[in-house]
Amino acid sequence: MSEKLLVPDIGEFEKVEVIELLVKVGDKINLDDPVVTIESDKSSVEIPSTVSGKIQSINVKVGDKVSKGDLLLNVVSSNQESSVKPIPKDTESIIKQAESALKNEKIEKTVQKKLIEEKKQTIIQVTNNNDIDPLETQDWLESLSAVVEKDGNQRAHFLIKELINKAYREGANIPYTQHTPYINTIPPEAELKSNGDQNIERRIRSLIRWNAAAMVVRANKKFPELGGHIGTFASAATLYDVGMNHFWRAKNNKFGGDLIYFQGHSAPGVYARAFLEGRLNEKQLDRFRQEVELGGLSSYPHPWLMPNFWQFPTVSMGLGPMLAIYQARYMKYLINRGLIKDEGRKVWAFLGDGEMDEPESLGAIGLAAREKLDNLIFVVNCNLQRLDGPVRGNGKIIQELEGSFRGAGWNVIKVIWGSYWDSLIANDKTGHLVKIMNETVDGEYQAMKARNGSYVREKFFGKYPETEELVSSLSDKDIWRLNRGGHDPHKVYAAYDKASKNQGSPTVIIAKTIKGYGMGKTGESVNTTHQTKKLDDFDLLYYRDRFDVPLTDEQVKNVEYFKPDEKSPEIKYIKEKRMNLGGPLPERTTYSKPIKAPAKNIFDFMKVSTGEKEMSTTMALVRMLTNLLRDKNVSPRLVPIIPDEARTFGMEGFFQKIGIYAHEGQKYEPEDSAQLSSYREDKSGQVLEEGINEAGAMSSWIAAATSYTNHDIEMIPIYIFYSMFGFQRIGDLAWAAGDSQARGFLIGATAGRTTLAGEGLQHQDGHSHLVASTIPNCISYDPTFHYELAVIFREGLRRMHEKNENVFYYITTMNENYSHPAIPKDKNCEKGILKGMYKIKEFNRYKKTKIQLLGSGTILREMMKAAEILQNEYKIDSEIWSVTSFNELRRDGMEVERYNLLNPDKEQKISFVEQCLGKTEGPIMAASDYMRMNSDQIRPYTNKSFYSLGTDGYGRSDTRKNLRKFFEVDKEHIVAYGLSVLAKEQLIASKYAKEAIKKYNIDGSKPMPTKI
Ligand SMILES: Cc1ncc(C[n+]2csc(CCOP(=O)(O)OP(=O)(O)O)c2C)c(N)n1
Ligand SMILES: [Mg+2]
Repeated sequence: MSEKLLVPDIGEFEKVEVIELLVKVGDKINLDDPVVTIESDKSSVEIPSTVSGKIQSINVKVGDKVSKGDLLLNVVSSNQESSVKPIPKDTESIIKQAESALKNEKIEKTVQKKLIEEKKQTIIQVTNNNDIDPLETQDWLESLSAVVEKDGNQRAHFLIKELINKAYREGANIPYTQHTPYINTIPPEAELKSNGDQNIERRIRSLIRWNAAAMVVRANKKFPELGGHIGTFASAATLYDVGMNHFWRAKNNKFGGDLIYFQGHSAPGVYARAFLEGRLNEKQLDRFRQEVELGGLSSYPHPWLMPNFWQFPTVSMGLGPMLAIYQARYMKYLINRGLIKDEGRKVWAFLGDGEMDEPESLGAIGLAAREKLDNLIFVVNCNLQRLDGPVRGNGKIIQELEGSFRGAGWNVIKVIWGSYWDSLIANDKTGHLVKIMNETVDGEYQAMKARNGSYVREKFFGKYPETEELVSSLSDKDIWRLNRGGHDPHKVYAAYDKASKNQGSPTVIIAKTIKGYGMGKTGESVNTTHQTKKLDDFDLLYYRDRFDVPLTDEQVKNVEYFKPDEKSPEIKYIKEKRMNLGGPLPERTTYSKPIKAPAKNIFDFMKVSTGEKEMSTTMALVRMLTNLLRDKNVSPRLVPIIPDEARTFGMEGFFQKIGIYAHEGQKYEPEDSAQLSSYREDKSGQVLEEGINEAGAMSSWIAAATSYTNHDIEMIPIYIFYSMFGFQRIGDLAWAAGDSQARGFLIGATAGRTTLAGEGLQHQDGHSHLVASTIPNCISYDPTFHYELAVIFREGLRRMHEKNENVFYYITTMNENYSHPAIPKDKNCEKGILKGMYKIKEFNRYKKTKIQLLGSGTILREMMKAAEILQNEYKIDSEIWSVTSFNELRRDGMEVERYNLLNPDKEQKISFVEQCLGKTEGPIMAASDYMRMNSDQIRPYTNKSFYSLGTDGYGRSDTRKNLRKFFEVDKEHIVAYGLSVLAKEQLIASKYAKEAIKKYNIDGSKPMPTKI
């Protein structure tokens, strides 16, 4: 039976051009196979077949314009039934859900009716602290205890919830609280006990503490300028040790490994453990913060500097939490797309309580809950202090964080009190102890730990007679020993165990600790702890005694490291524990296989002229990506990332074609379901549609761009954004990406100060290339024509994903439509495109006066038009150079210059700029749609006179024409400035320039655009 394949609903578009036939008569096609590509002036989309069978005839050809309902093909259907389109699965499940909802509604209606009938006129009074009937309260509490005892916590929780719901329906104003009392979430009887040897673990921990502090002190004794931190790790040692000994599984050939984001300032502790494990030696510890010579230890976690050790750069506060969330999300993405196995791997992130003030730290916690990231565990080390003083002197950071995380939907585990408190809390029959705990603010908690036991007795327990009585049998020493949860390995173990087993939501462990724990009077809990990097003999001796480090006084004074014998129980234990967990941590390894770059001919369509057809480079890019999705090696590895701008960039065709990743699939039938580019969410979707969230999108990009090491699978992330909201907005993340050795593409679309016309000052980017140039391993290009883009992109694929170079690409694309010429025949053209410049055109008719014109991005086209005017109206010859990257040219120039200066006796090298321009005639004039500084970058690498034009100043909304005139980069200004340059160089008379200035109505008295 013959079937007709018609143009489906393509939204608001009509008469859309067919640009590609993907099938021919006689081909066998399957349902959903793409058959034709159509392209509007905004985007190109493939039309999939709605039938399977053999193509009988094709009714359209390339260049035809089609609209909805037009006949594309006739297909002899291979399956009669296929013509009856089955109800899509999603639709079917929606119908089922709707049906069951209807049933439930019926039941609910009857229940509600009953409730109304049963409603009694009881008034529920919320009494807060003023208990009007303590006996009744007692009754309720006893009933609750009985339920907990008989049926467990879950049942009690259910009943309480029901009570609250009931009260709410009866009209009670339920005060909403996100906080639980200031005690541990896990009661002592529910704590799972560690099977570790606590004595030996304590000894190991003490040695790690000592060596970490010694490392910082020794470095600063030698060079006081080096700095470092002791207090941060001192407060976090137990949190790390329990994880290292019992929970964190390393990557090996059987398991992908847990991913740990260590808090940046705790690096000394991580090195100190690696020392005991035999991964680092004393010499290396002595090179802490002295990295210039190979083999030093970086101040903080920096994969760039220690590429076999650190995995995640975290020290710029706030980036760690965000990156960890998106890492966990990306891990689920890879699993749901079937690219890695689900092995129950976890992402752990260690954060400071002060760090939680960064907007980035809390900014993405909603996403973590929404996406049910039960592979994610945050540990917030609440030592109550940041750099200058208390985090929340007048409040309680733990309670505040509990509220934020619980409100966002996280599983919250508070680890506030250590085991010594257990019996006190159990004996707190009147509730006064918990009352004081709730009432005491962090400033007081901090001050108490800076003092002593008698102070705590007076200021804390002394608040109520009941609590004073509670500790009456304890000595001041006993009171001083009452420990905080984060320093108690039992409490920490129980919390980690619970967090690891939690399902359906991310977990945050909020652990209370003491900053500078064990550092004594000069360091423990005092406001200056953070920056303490020197300990005097007295403090060192105290520290040794506090943690029973087996060193003599003499050794302490020499600040010697201590490592027990290889055969000692401690060393055996520490190694065995890591062996059981798969190997050492942190460790950065890479076993991913390269991706073969697609054959050159996949880009051939971009090397021919587009003829009359005009398109933007953004559209050329999307076309190219559509093509790449047909390459079987590359296609599954592409990770398109878009922050709510797919339609801006003409990428909506991707929604249907590869789907938008959504961990729950699509629970609704989209409004536009009948359309070709319908909004399709899918559990195995490929596009990461991040919403209006550049920082999140960049975090996703980093996760995908480092997939080769963290998941051993090479991926090709392509993050497309408004160029103004790129480096300027998320510069610190881009820097972290470089440190992480990210590989992938960043596409700054709608680029150029005058090319994005109407959007105005905050949108028009004239500097992103300069920011990009600050990142050493970021390679950036500003191409003008589609073949340049193709050459650059393929080389990026080859270098990053086939040859595994640790670089990433920043490419700007524009939204101005114009026709694109064929790639020049010159065999050096491709090399030039990649090196940064090549000659695109030459006017050589008069052979008298010449100028070299260098242009990039859309301004190259203004240059080309100006050159024509100069030739036709002023008899000036010119050579026009397309500069694809001033940044790359500068890098080459710098390197060559450096070599030449350092090797004065050797044959001098010639920079690429000089190779291109050295033997040319006439002065150079360069222009781009960026600040002059962009093109000025190459000024030192040529001996010729050099002038530049650019878009310095604030952008503003207007037409492209007016903007280019305003910034003086339009063809008229280029002509006038060109003539002026030639006059200045005494190659022509100045009257020509003067005339041109007049002719083009250029106001010489107009202020610089930077001043307007
Ligand atoms: C973005 C950023 N701003 C400032 C700093 C400087 N800084 C380093 S540590 C620190 C205080 C950290 O306090 P907290 O997060 O509580 O960590 P703690 O050392 O107490 O565990 C500050 C301000 C930084 N590293 N990153
Ligand atoms: Mg802190």
